[in-house]
Amino acid sequence: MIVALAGGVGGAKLAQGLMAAPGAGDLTVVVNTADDFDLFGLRICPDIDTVLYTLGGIANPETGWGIAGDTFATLDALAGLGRDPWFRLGDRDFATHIHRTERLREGASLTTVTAELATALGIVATVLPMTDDRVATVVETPAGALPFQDYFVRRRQADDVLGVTFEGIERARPTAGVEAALAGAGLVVFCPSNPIVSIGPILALPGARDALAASPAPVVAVSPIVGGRALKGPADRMLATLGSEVSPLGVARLYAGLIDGMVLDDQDADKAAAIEAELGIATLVTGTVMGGFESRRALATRVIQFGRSLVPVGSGRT
Ligand code: FO1
Repeated sequence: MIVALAGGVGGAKLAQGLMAAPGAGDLTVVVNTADDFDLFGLRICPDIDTVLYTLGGIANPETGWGIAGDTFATLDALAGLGRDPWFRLGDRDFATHIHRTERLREGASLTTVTAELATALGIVATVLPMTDDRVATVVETPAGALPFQDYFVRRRQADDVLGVTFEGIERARPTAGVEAALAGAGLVVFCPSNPIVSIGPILALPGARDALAASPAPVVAVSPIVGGRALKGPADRMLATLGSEVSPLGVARLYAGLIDGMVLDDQDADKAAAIEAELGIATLVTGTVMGGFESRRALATRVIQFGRSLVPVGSGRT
């Protein structure tokens, strides 16, 4: 079984490739939930939905999030009632949030509801929220502490990021499903998602690092930084203001002790030697920029081949 850790759009693209790669076997995707929030009385889980819609083949190809061809009559009507339509929820997307909110209110866990949504979309992979507990990313900026989606969507990532905290993380736990997946994995892949606010919360869950260290599987990360820039989102600026090098080496340093291999883009080939020498992490230099389905599957195939060639550090990891 392959276990992928993922945030939103970049993670979902590689997860789709992993699901379709020849010889990959079963796939479990563990998804960040620290971006989740409440809006209009509904529970919104953007990263889970991005992964579900992408694996289900219905994601909006222009944005990477939301549903292809969705309409916005409900949001427009809410705007007519004086509500600020800053977060673009489509009509079909609303159905997901209504169903999830109702099921959570009935007492179902986020894990159960996510499985129901995955089944409804005909997804063969297992999609797991990282936790069933509430965790919320708070972004420290010169304008003050901002809830994640205020920083990300409402204010368009314009503020410098001075720090990031995950509210509730110390009381949260990875689910039993996540722990079992890591324990039974044949390969673990950190998708090219933001290392600070997408993969970061998963690794910050009490017990997650230990579960990874105890996993018998090799662990491989795909760099979300290519040619000094994030492929999507603010990871490059976040790394810079938080004092990390904006390169695959900077990302590898954040993951040091957890990963056995790092996949970096051809544009960053000059960083491979330092990642190997400084951190003892094996590297694969290849094209990592994903467009459509075929490029996702091709990258996933190379990642799997590379990962399976590695001998895990296993219990030597910290
Ligand atoms: N991202 C945006 O930049 N603007 C939006 O209006 C927006 C709406 C939205 C609706 C549903 C959903 O599942 C995701 C949505 N996203 C939007 C993406 C999302 O907020 C971010 O990409 C993630 O939270 C970061 O991984």
